[in-house]
Amino acid sequence: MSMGFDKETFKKSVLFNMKNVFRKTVDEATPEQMYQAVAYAVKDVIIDEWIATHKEYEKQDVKTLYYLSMEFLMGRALGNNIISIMAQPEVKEILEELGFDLNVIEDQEPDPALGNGGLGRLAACFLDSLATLGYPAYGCGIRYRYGMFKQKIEGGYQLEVPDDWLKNGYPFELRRAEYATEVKFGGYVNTVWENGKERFVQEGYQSVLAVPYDMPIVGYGNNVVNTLRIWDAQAINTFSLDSFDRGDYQKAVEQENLAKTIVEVLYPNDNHYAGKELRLKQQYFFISASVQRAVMKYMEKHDDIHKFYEKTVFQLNDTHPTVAVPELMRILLDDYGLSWDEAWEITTKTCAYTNHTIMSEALEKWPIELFSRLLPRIYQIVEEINRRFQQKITEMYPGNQDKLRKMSIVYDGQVRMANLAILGGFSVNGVARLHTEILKNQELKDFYQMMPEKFNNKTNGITQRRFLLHGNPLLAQWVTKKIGSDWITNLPHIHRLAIYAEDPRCRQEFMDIKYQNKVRLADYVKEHNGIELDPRSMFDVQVKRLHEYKRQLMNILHVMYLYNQLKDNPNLDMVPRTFLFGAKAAAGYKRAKLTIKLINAVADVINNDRSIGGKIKVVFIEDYKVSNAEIIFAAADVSEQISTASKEASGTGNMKFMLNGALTLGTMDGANVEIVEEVGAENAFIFGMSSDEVIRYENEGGYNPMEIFNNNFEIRRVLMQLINGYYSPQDPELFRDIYNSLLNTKSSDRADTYFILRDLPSYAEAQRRVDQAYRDEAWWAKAAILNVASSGKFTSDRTIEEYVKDIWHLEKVKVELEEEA
Ligand code: H53
Repeated sequence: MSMGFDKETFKKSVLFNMKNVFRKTVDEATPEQMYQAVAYAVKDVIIDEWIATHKEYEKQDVKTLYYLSMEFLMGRALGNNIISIMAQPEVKEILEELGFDLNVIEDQEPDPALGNGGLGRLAACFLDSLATLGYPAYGCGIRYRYGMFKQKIEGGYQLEVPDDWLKNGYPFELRRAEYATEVKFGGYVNTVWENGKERFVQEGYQSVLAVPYDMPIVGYGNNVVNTLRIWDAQAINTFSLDSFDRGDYQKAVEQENLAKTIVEVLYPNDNHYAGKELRLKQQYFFISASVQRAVMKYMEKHDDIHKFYEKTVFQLNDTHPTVAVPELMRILLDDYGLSWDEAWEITTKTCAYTNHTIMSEALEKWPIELFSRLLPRIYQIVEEINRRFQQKITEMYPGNQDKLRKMSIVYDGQVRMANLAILGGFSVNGVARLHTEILKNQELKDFYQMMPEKFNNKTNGITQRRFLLHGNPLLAQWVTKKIGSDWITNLPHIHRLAIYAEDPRCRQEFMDIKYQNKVRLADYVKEHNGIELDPRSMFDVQVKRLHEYKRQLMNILHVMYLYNQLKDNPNLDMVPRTFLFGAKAAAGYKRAKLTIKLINAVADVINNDRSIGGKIKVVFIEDYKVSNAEIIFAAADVSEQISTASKEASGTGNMKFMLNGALTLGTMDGANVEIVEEVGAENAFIFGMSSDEVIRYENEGGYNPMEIFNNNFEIRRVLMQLINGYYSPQDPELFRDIYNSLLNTKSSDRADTYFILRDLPSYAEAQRRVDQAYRDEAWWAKAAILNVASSGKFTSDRTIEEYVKDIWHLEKVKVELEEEA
């Protein structure tokens, strides 16, 4: 139990909150009110640790990491915080004494969904590990008024519903008005001469006030509490008649509107750049505020700005925060009067960049017109960075236009953020070994040749505290009973489980737990989606963002194929299987949304066909999000990780499934490669083209899906069912676009961009191996336990230690709480 936790005090605190906030006694309280009262009581405990942590940081004058990210997909805080202050049994007891169930209370919390998918969730796992390992860090982001939309399925289609997560107030956040910071947009740059020196000032701009809200990030059982600082926008002068009188009416209205719109909503695109002006405003807004604050905080304690990088590191989570590079330059040049070379040295020693994708549609390239209009001074600085860099390229590769074309930062009317991020920092990392190799040898080859010392790999990880300890209590307790609780902060120790994989009784215990978790998921799906699941069937799960490269389409085409087999032969000997899908599609991504409709259309037909004796069932789980993800991972038998090789930079869901004892059915892509390396190919189901083969086809051509269509009857039959109304009798043309995407070469894109038809036969073959393997329960249990036992590498604690050692160079801090008098 945490030093600061006392059961009686806590109970009093809950009762006090109930009275003070709601004017109620507990027996009158709704679960939602109880949630609030408990959350405030937990925050009370955390606050002391939070204060103590920051005192210690100040005292030791620590180096601090700023993890700059447009997204933090935190998931619910209450359950996790209770676990982190090590008070779960006590809080559970208190609630029972008061007539409440902790699970029900936790369910009242909205998921703070300030992120889309993998990238945002990774940021959240990193914050958890940083605090647990005792490293000084801030997460810096945006307090979106509306987070990731809630998904409803109606008539098989996705509907987006706004996520009003702040509706009832958020108990864990703390408004820090004292750190409000001005951020300027637009206008023009004026040159003034001061003491014989040229100085640049932005004039005629609009500004907004950035106001930070802090959320505590509680380390596990170590009294360390770090901060997630998310910025809200406010109008700088509240709109008043005063300004009307001064003739600034128009500007006052504009500033008011700017503030309102800027943090309004999270763009729901994952791995896709849409080029929206408001998005660039969001980027500069939170970066300018965060960087200004970081500099101010440093200068409060130090007098030499030249050593800024000794105490500060900025990690850029993808290219989204790249304006941090010119923003830091601006502050150093314009506010501190440093020379270009001095400013550049400090900046490039402070910034480091993580690349999360090679998908070309994700690359951010802002039109010069827009960029320079919105950020005139920043654009000047970018131009100068580019001018100097082009000079360097020309010196190194005289006359080589190709190098200039590929590496320039400003080129062809665009500002290329990835190039700026690579040049503006001291480190460039990929997120899995294969991904980093592809960056070095393909995507970023020219940069790697010029500056090889910057490139390094940091294979992603996940926090076992949320995805096993909190999400799967039955398995967590079982693991602890077998090997002790060390794994909670030292996941590699989970390898000690391996010996139990040989023990028939342990296998049985493991399978019983899996079964109970399947019942729990079945209950969830029944309650939320009204669909019955059979927990005795095999649960085959694909949950992740909907994207063509992730190939949910291949999965459902295979289900359609299986169904045809069953219709041909109702006595087909197969293990009953439930195919579960969960995925949000970006609101404007038509084909992705049509794929959701297809999955639901197939589900409709198959689930209502009595003739197949319930051998397959297809379920689309509505509104996939962090809180139900925890339940889903715990219940999975098979983990579908079937992206086109080379396209999934890492994947992190794959790791969460493994930790919960699901077997991977996947391609040799992203971190799957390393997962298979840890658990052994014999305990996974691998299929499909290698990334080398994919890249060769992409470079040299020669792939013709029509050939496959013509030669493979089963594939042809499935594809014809997309356009003959088999799954959409009312509208036979409904899925024409999907059919065309696989076969039609008329468009400028190659047909079947993601090699679905090419991999489908080998996927079907791997699925047959899964079916065979599942029949041998002893084998399956053993392989599942070995997956859990081999998951040690994939803790985000390991990832963070690697970042610290190779990039951030932070010192661990210990926080002792003073005993209260
Ligand atoms: O980042 C994850 C990776 C995953 C990758 C994902 C990602 C986004 O979620 C959004 C944008 C982007 O560039 C990359 O797709 O493979 O695991 C965390 O690194």
